[in-house]
Amino acid sequence: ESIVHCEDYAAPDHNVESIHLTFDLVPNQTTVTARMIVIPKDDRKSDDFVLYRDDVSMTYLKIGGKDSLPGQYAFVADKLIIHDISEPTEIEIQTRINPRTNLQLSGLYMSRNNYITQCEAEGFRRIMYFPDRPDVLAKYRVVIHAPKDYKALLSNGNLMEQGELLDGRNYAIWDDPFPKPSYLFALVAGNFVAQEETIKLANGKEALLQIWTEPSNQGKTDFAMQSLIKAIRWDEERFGLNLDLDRFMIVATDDFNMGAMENKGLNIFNSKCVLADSRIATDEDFARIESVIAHEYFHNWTGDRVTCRDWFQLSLKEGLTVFREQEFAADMLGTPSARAVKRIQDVRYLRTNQFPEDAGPMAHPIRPESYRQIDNFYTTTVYEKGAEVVRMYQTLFGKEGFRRGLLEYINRFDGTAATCSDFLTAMEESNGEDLSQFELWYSQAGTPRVSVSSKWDENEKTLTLTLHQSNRSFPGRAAPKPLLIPVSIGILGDDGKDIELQLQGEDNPDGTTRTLLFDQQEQTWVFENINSRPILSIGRGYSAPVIFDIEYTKDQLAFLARNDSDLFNRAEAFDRLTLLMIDQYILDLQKKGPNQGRDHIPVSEAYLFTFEDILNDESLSPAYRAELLKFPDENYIAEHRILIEPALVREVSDQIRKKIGTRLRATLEDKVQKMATPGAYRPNPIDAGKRALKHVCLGYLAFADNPKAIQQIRALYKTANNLTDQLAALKISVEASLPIAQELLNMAEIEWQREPLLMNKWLTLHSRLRHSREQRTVVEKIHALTLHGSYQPKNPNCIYSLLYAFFRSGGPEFHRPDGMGYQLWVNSVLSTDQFNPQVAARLARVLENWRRYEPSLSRMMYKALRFVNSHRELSPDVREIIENALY
Ligand code: HT7
Ligand code: ZN
Repeated sequence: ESIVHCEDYAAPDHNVESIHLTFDLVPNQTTVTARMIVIPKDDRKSDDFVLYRDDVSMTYLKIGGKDSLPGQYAFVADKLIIHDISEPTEIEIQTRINPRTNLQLSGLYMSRNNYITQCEAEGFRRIMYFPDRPDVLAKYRVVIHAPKDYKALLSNGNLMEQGELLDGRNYAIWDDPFPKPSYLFALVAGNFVAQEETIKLANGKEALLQIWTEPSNQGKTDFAMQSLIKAIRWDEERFGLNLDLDRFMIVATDDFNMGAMENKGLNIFNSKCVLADSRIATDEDFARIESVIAHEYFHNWTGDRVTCRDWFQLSLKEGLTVFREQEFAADMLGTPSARAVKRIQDVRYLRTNQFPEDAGPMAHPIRPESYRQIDNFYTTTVYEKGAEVVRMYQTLFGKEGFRRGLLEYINRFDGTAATCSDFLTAMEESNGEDLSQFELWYSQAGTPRVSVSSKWDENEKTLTLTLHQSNRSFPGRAAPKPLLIPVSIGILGDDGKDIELQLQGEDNPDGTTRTLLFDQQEQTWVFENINSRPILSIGRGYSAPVIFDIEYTKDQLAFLARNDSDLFNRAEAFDRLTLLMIDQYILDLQKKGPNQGRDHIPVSEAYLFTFEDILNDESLSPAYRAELLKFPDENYIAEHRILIEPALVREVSDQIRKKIGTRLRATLEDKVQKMATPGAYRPNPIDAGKRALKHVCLGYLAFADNPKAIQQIRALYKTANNLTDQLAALKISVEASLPIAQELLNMAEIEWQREPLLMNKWLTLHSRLRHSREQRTVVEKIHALTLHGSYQPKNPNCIYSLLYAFFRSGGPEFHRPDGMGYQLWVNSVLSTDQFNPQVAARLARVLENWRRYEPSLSRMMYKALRFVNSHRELSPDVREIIENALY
């Protein structure tokens, strides 16, 4: 199996003008017939027409209307090569496939008795022999033949005809007017029902919107429909981009490897990213659904109308679309405080998930240079760091400049397959700037570190700011070059107010937040008229995906946490303060022996004061306070330490939470009471924020074994009119090992048993269980749950909810000193790899950062990786991950 290199890209020698597909749907033996018009290119290198295949068999091949002869074609590895195509030629191929046994969920597969396709990245070749590469765009016409009881027969584009065949089966004919790459092809057939709405678009046209679900999920699509309409309106208003089809469909399925897929006009979604009501979705789920619906819809322009030349350009559509989705979500939230909460969450996600990737063996630039299995490159680097890179264009050029650049890019490349450089060029040319240095963001991996030092000259009233950047170097590669990093800064005076910023050489001050263009290894700026001792607020709004190394005293951090006018940086200061406090606590703990009053270490008073002040600060929204004050995730704490010691992180987290809960009891109780949300459940940001703050406070109180809080948590579960409160009660009880935990888990199991989405949440709750002497170990419990009636062993959502969630929890229950957690990981990776390599590879990635763990654990992780690697039958997906991790 081979490595694909970006630099080896060669344009195809043939285009496919059109393809007519006919599907005869039979579970174990579906027949697919394709008639394509193949056009050789004038500048072609060869007359060989190259088609890819994977797990399909061919029943016939016709070339130019005639049965093919043996010498006319050849099978070479995973390709079919048809020779001598030197003029426009009709090629007809028939394949046989087996959707029933397709458990990889790539290509055409069955979800219960329904047919679903997933073609990104290379699934179409599992349906039909085809130049299955994103730079071959064709027009599709699709005929579906299916049994009579299959009500919904769907494909891309416009419905031309539907009815009954002479043999009693149903048929439908679809025509997609837009040329598209094969990865955007989709077909859905089965027993689905639709919620539909007709809307008028900004350009005056009407469009039919449909959301299809299995009948049992009818009534759970209102929120998704509203989200879709909001997304359509937002793209019209912000970018003037209209829906270009008469009909836009979304289908929900329980069997899906990822979140959703942007197939042209027929988006297919994992049910968990569409279905919602107060009973089955939490506030977080509602927000996520709105974002994912918008994300897939936005792909219609950034991904579908303009697609990627090759898979190395994946971030061209994904980074850009994540950025669009983030901007949409922020605009829907409206208030500065709510927008800041969203930004804080996104940056936390980046730090917890992308930073470790960039620091580990899978580190790659947002535009990777080589891969073995493209499915392994749907990463947080391509998506989230990619979105940060796109955000920097907007930081550099402003919203208007960004819009101009995006529209220029779409104008230039509409209906074609483009590259990241094309995007950059459209941006720089429409803004009259040279971005050649900026392009390094696409080719250099690793999180840049920016060290910050500053000096205030009291006599001259100047502040000299020096930034130094260092970028990760990789063995065997050229030394990294300095990047162009936009650094937004503010300076606070000793009154806590922003100082007007005036750089040396400027006549007048210009604003209180300035974006510095930092494009050398080291650079210095001098600010004038700084009359009182200043404090720097660096990287406001998180202006670049870097680590700012800056030495603040605890007092300075507390000051910034109370005063910074930039709400993102205000949270950042409190975050730094919390991590400093945790580090100090760990040092104190490490000085103690195993039985030496390990829980008698105090949490600093200054920290508690700052915490309490923020908690009481009514000028800040509850959502914002909740986001600041919730105790950091164990993985987030681990990520900022040099050596990862899961048991130590757990001990410290539990103790600190307990101490906060004890010392601030009265204030926390007061907030629990004040944050009530009486009346009907509404998933709006204000109510959701109140719930979040109430849950944060209850969490600290629960860790302090506060009996009143335990009562309240039990009541919260029992009397809740929404899942957010119920699930919070469960999470807190399980994490704090409250005596009511098992009782609540049992109640939930009974109440939720008919709803797969809820049972998946129930499974996930078990990954938060703590060691306890009386109970079975958590590893055994998780293993036992793989035999639970609600656990479907082949279903990705179940695997992610139980196994992946447990492995990713980062706690000592998985990272056990006897290695039993890793044993479960080995078995899970190997058994999943037998039927779904994509999902197995995601499980496999959990141990890739083994080198960062304390030696006793890291040795066992290494052994587990070696053991998996010793298996001869590994899929290329898992092999790539394991070999990367080991070597
Ligand atoms: N573009 C979609 C990616 C996707 C995918 C990739 C590989 C295997 C299965 C998949 N399902 C969806 C999702 C998106 O980013 O919008
Ligand atoms: Zn996407």
